[in-house]
Amino acid sequence: MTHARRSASLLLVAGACACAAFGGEYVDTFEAGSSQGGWTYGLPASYPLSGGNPGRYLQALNLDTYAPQPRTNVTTSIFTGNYRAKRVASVGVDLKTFDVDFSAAERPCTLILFNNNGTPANANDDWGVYVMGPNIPVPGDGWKSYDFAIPYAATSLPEGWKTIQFGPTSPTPNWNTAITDVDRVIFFYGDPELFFIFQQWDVGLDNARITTVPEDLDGDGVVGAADLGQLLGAWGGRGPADLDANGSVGPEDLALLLGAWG
Ligand SMILES: [Ca+2]
Ligand SMILES: [Ca+2]
Ligand SMILES: [Ca+2]
Ligand SMILES: [Ca+2]
Repeated sequence: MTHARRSASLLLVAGACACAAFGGEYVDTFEAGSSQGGWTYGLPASYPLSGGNPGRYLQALNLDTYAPQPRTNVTTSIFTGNYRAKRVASVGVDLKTFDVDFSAAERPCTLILFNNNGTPANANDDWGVYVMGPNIPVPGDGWKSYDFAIPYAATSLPEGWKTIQFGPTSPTPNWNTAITDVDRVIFFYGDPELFFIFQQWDVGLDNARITTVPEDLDGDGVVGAADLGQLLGAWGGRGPADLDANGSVGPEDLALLLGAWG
């Protein structure tokens, strides 16, 4: 619930401007009966009125697959783009497994940052980087929350992350390209290097979320003295230090930066 509360207050701040930039956390709650982030299990969209965490959620019934992989399926989503420029610090989701034929046990929930290699229509050269989290829920677990830290400032493959080539002509994955050009976000039910039998799944997803730290003005991964220096140097002007996007760098931006300190 802390996510929802924090999101609400930050969205109020963001609501003061019609700007593309957003600070803090964005949560796709599905309460409007749609997915603003473009999330899909690959089936026609279904958003039941209740049963989510809470309220509406993205539901997939009788999903016939070896591994459900809810993903962003639109070209431009708040969940995609240049994660380093956007200072994306984490990506998360809530998942529930209502029913499955055999077993959903012992499968990690894996975050894949997917790259289409500049050819969206050709899957043969796709690739990605990924990190595995706690196991996906089994029936009876209820809703489980997953949050993945994104080391946006890292310049090489961070510890715990791996690379994957999806096709015969996929290039050697490159962390800097991966983190600055996220074409799609995937939550994969399992280790993406393994194979599984096909099963029918009844699954749900709620509160797909992404957090950013725009207060990290120099992009070194922390909010600190260097960022404060940049903000003070831009005082009265415009630019990235105008964190609330009200047209000038001032006390309100200083407060935001100090609030994100550390
Ligand atoms: Ca919901
Ligand atoms: Ca491609
Ligand atoms: Ca910084
Ligand atoms: Ca401002």
